[in-house]
Amino acid sequence: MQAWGVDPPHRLDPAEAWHRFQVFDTARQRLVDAGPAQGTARLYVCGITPYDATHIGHANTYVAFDLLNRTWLDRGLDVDYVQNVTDIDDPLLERAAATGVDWDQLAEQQIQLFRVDMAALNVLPPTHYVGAVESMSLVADLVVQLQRRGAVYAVDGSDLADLYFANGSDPQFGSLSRLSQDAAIPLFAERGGDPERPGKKDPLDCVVWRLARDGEPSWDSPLGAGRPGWHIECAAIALDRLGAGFDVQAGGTDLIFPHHEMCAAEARVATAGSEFAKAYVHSGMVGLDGEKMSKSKGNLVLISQLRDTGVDPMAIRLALLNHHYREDWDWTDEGLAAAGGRLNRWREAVRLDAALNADEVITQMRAALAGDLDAPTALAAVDAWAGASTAIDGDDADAPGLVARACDSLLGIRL
Ligand code: 5CA
Ligand code: ZN
Repeated sequence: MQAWGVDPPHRLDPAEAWHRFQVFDTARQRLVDAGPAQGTARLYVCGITPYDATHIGHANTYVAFDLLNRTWLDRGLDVDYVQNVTDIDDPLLERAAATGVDWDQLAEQQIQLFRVDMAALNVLPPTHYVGAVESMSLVADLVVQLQRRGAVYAVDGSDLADLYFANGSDPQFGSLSRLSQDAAIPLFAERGGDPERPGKKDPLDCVVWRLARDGEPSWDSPLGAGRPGWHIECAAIALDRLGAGFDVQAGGTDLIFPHHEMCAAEARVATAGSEFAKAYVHSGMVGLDGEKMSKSKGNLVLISQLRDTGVDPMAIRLALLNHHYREDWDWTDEGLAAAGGRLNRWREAVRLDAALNADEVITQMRAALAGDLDAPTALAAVDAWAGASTAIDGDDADAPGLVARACDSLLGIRL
């Protein structure tokens, strides 16, 4: 499907020496090199389930991985970036039924709002933006492949033999989240799984093809009419568009288990043991008043609402970047106000006729991002340059423009 439009970043002059670019890999629990040294980096970021508007938590996740994308681009790499849209799944059907809207119209409205929000936040679009609905045959093909490897079985409900993936067919199942069965079962239930369903081989096995029910949308396939389970959707889209062994699989920490664990397991079995992604990178959860912000809880601060009240999207972006992407934190009005103040100070500095030389601040921003996308340190470097430039009579006439370009290119902050 169509993504959204954002001007590509201005390329800065390459650095004389690059810092090693590392990110934290959830699977290995340590910093690892991010992407290749040259050529094309391959990124998959899990996209929205479009049943409600983009909130600050989603925005934080997409801005976090936008920094990853921008850092690769700055280093001269091409980036093959895939993002999905879960445009058919239970939460979408439930919300559509509750509000009396057609599920596909609800999805289209919310996807469109997401596009506008992402463009306002200066998030670079993925190179492939792919919906589940347009990927039905890919998903069915992947389920067939898994069937051939003996990794799929039918669970007979009343009269519906839904197809399940057998986790036991992947020797590495559990290696990403490293949860005990006791810890995994309630999380699985909370995040769309059905550990209690009778007839499953393992409570954590997940549905890969759900047969058609009355009143639910379904798609014809060699598996029977039905619709995909959630995890197989991302496994199928990522394998098709990027191939196994792509560089980074990304999303919020709430996707580590079951979603990314299951995607990786399904993909490993389908590809005879090839690793799905080289690294799994997760952003922290943003909350409100001590609780995770979530569509299901309804405690949301929406990007579109903030925009409607005249908040500058660049202030929202700066408020997000003030937290390291792996931090869990609470959104506050004070944080937004502080970001607005910072934006004004930066704007004032880049409008000076002359300022302090830009080399050092750009080097510091690049070094901060290369060290696990440390945006707060990059922001502090710009603060120091802006503060000193406004206080002292700098004599470098190129510096204001260069720093403005670096803020746009590296941080996605348009001044
Ligand atoms: N469609 C699936 C992924 S395939 C999905 O999880 N959709 S979502 O709309 O629920 O979430 C979209 C992204 O936002 C995910 O990466 C999720 O981890 C992230 N996210 C959701 N809530 C928060 C939050 N409160 N803070 C930070 N990130 C969040
Ligand atoms: Zn996903």
